[in-house]
Amino acid sequence: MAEEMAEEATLTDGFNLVIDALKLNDINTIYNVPGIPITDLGRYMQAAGMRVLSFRHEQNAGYAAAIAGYLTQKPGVCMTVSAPGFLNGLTALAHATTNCFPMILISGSSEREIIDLQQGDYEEMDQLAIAKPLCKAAYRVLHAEDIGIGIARAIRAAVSGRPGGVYLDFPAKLLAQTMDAAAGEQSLVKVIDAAPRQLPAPESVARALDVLKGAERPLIILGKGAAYAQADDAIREFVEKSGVPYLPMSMAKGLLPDTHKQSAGAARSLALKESDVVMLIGARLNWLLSHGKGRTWGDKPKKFIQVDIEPKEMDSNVEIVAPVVGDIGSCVAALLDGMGDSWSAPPSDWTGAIREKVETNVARMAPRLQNNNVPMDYQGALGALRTIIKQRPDAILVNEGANTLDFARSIIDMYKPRKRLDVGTWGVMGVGMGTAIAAAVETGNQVLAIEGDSAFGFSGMEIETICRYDLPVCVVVFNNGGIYQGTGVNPSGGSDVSTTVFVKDSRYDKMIEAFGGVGVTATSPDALSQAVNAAMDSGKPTLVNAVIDEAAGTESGRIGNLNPQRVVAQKK
Ligand code: OXT
Ligand code: ADP
Ligand code: MG
Repeated sequence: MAEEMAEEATLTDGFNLVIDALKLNDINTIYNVPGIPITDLGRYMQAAGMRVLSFRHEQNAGYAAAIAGYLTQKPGVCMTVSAPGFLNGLTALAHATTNCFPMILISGSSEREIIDLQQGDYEEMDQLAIAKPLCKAAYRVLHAEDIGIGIARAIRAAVSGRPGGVYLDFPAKLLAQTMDAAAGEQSLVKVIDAAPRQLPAPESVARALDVLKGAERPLIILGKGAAYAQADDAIREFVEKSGVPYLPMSMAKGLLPDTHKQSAGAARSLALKESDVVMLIGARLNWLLSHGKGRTWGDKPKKFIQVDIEPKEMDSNVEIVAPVVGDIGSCVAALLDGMGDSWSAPPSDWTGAIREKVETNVARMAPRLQNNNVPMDYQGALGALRTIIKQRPDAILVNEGANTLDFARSIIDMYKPRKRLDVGTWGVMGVGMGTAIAAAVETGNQVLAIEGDSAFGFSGMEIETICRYDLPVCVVVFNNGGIYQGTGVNPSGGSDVSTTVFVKDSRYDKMIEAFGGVGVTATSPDALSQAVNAAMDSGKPTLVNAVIDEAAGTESGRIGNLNPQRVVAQKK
């Protein structure tokens, strides 16, 4: 017996090595859904002092891990069971990769030998092969002594260069494998300088400043890469020193306060159409910026400068005359350096025109935000929430929907970086609850999630998760009774309702009461304001069912133009 005990003491196993490797690299939070073969791993992680949050669906655990990576610059970790759990997590892994958020999806898997002979293992699936095309890197670990290097590789792959999603495949047998404890200790790797600074070439900086200096109507566009970089002071200093108007993309709002005198957010069309030099900082010229061409950009010739860590991003859509390749912190520092002390601001007729358009658009919108209409329209409801965010600039705003998203983006000013978390590059519905949970867990800040009723439906069961961990999350469901609107009618006259409407007068607030949270229905902006302030003062999990006029929205919000326009009459 004694020798067995002694023998035992010199052994470690896969369970321990995974935990030791993650903790050694300062990864202490796991977003998961338990099940074979990872249930015990989650328990052991919790016993080892890690925070292990269990969700109701792996997709939401994955969205939580993805935004955790964006907020912390460390990979958020999602852990799932094999096959169906892995597949549920895969959407979030692909979303993280598309949005350049560092995330690791760890999934248990069935045994190689059986998979490769397709002999029908429990939840049999060649997960590694399926994951590879959808993420930045994918690895499988078969031996306990490789766990340390496998986790190290996953961490480095997730955060170095352009951040993204990494898949890590752990066959069930790996976790129970034993090995000599001392050798196990030796096999662990603490990743050194996982996201090394990438300094821009001096000539690229000089070239960019030359182009910017020569501009009559320059524009800076800040993207979520600039927010992710956490180079907030340098970015603000660069924008202000340049005197150039800037346009924040949705998740870059708050890098400088939206009320900043150089913000062109409320003059977007004018800024894009009339600018002659455009400097992209951590923003891609993808569909969100009409690929840098066409009607959105007007017909004046333009020169593009691009600051990005990914060299292949240059010339992706239009010619980049001044590519600056490097990490944004290093690039902006070098740009500031290169500007010296004699930088002259752009012509005042340009900055004045932008400013004037901003003031006109803001003044035009202002009265619509003060209404107290019942039923509420988007402007009245969001006008109330706009005031709350202004009073609580440290609160984190999570936002999804179509009208609920698009109106909130232009109505709610943000004042601090990384406080607006939304659907991102793909426009994904369902990110809301996972994002809200991770935002609360990673920052400890109060979270306000403004959700379209359809968007909320994708992940609404996580309301129980929010109550279970007693998180400071206030969810406001914009209940307009449907997708885009609640007025759809079945054209066939049949008994089914239209494809885009929901149960009339539904009471989402009753859902959270089932789990001990606070549920409120608000029918006016004043009532909404009162309910949300009470929730944010209490820090208690709250769901406000905000009754919105079912006719208030438009099809697909501001991107209705992306719908195929039918030219042939419907066949009778
Ligand atoms: O300059 P001009 O004059 O042009 O004016 C601009 C600004 O200058 C001005 N502005 C301002 N004026 C005054 N004051 C201020 N402060 C101000 N700020 C700005 O306003 C205008 C517009 O400015 P904006 O918004 O910045 O500019 P614009 O032109 O809109 O920018 C273009 C874009 C493309 C960059 C922007 O529109 C954008 O970022 N759009 C994102 C669109 C998006 O991603 N939408 C989500 C997806 S839609 C669809 O896919 C949905 N689905 C399908 C589905 C999805 N997505 N996922 C999955 C897994 N399954 C299915 C579904 C199911 S949405 C959806 C649910 C919808 O129903 P809900 O119930 O959830 O929501 P409701 O719609 O509320 O019912
Ligand atoms: P947005 O949707 O806000 O316009 P995108 O997701 O399109 O932003 O673009 C983000 C860009 O930022 C990506 O091209 C990515 O390579 C880049 N990026 C992310 N992190 C950094 C960083 N630390 N330094 C430089 N570029 C970065
Ligand atoms: Mg809706």
